[in-house]
Amino acid sequence: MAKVIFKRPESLTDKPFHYCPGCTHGIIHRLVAEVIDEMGMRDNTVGVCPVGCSVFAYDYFNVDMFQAAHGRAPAVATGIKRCLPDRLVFTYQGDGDLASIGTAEIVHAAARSENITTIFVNNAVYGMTGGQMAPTTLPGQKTTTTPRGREKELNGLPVRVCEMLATLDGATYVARVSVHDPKHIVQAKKAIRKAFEIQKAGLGFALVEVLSTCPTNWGLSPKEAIKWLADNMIPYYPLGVYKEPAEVK
Ligand SMILES: Cc1ncc(C[n+]2csc(CCOP(=O)(O)OP(=O)(O)O)c2C)c(N)n1
Ligand code: SF4
Repeated sequence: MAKVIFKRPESLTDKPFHYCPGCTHGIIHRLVAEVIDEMGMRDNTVGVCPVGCSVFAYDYFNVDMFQAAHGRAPAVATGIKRCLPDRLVFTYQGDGDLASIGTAEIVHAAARSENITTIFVNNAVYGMTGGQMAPTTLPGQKTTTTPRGREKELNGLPVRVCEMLATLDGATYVARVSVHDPKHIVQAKKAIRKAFEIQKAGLGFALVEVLSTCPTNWGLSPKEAIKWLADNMIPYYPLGVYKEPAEVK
């Protein structure tokens, strides 16, 4: 009998992703689902979706899912985790959702060291609403609201979420990864696994920022978008672990 060496994770439904060609939201969904499967937590996980392109994550994850208003996923996840402490609770949020309208929510969830896990997808634009500037848009980057490129004087400078949250005593695990090639995808999965293990051990707030593409709003082909991420985003958003508890090092 043939040996199965690769299959769709059970923590994903059969529904095909609606994401644009070359969008890495799908890769990140898969990694989260693989980790839930490997931890044997499919029946005991609750996810919270944001607004943004990943709002439909509730159709894709084969676990209990909630949908929160813009930026409020950490507050919703806090309520769920406090009521059901045995569940693995995660939020899945874009940069417009988490670093703009939801800034206060994520900062205070981290400061309170809520025992939840956040998957933060940084694609440097508001994807769903047409590619407006996000807090993470790079200096000089063209978006629909910065057609001449983001200017420091007019638009301010980007927010580096991992660096900011790592300053909070309550944040337990903070790491930035990328999914632009197979090596980095493997590393990204390890960080997501670690963030979930930290929650399982009751150690507090964990966030994994994943650098992601938005070929549609960047105006690039999927291949060009991968290169743009590696060449432009990684130098501004260095990959690595920004905070880690001694228990899991
Ligand atoms: C409460 C609320 N405010 C604003 C919006 C409009 N809105 C929907 S998606 C979105 C941007 C999301 O961008 P991001 O979080 O970066 O996710 P992406 O689509 O890039 O994955 C905005 C502003 C909304 N749906 N709900
Ligand atoms: S608009 Fe951007 S973030 Fe949204 S699905 Fe398309 S490529 Fe992905």
